[in-house]
Amino acid sequence: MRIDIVTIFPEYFGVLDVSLLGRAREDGILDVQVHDLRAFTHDRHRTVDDKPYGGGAGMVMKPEPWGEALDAILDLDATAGEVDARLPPRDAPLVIFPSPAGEVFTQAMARELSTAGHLVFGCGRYEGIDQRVFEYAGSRASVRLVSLGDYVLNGGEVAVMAMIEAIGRLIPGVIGNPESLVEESHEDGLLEYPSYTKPAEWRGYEVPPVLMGGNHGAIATWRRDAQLERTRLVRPDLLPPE
Ligand code: JCH
Repeated sequence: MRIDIVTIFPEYFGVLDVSLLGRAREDGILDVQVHDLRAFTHDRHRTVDDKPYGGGAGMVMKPEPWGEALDAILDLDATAGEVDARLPPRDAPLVIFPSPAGEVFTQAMARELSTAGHLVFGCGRYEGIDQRVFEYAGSRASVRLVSLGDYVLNGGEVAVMAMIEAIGRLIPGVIGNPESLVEESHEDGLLEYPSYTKPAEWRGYEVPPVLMGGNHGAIATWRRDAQLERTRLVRPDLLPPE
């Protein structure tokens, strides 16, 4: 999978080199490129923002640098298929803008996006990006506005980091044990069961005896019950209606 990120804080994404995803990048499974939006400005001050039309607090990101950045990234994509006519055409790129006004990011969306060939993430700052950028991007690619949740961040960078981590670990070869992916929280619509390791007793707290008894049927039942009880208490919205 190819991932392009456009941001005014490219250094934010340095951690991708050392995290879980660093290995996948070295192994050639993931190709992540970070682009500095200011590289697509032409004025002395490398301006990316301006006052909002109609007035109001804060600043809005200017469309011109975004247009040039998207052109540079998407033009490369258009020529990739022509390099070797025997190869199937590349997957259409998907451009994702984190936004408090977007559809909410879920595990189901992460799974869907993990099958994409090319994702482009546009990180806004200030009060957001001139609306026409989304319309232009939509004329050249599929576009989705995506929210990490119902709270306001200062920009798209942290949301993109979270999305790349959730998507990246679903790509075969990025995580060691594929079973740990289906078993864990949200893949089956329930919260995960509690986990324990040695020692069997720690500071007076004990491991539930059923987990140390070796009865795998009893363990599976205990874990399922624990999942259901936790979900009922903390996230009843996740349970199917009666
Ligand atoms: C963003 C902002 C609109 C502040 C600028 C770009 C995403 N789930 C989620 N929360 N917040 C974001 C997000 C994504 C991109 C940008 N900001 C700051 C944007 C505002 O209007 C109320 C206020 C926030």
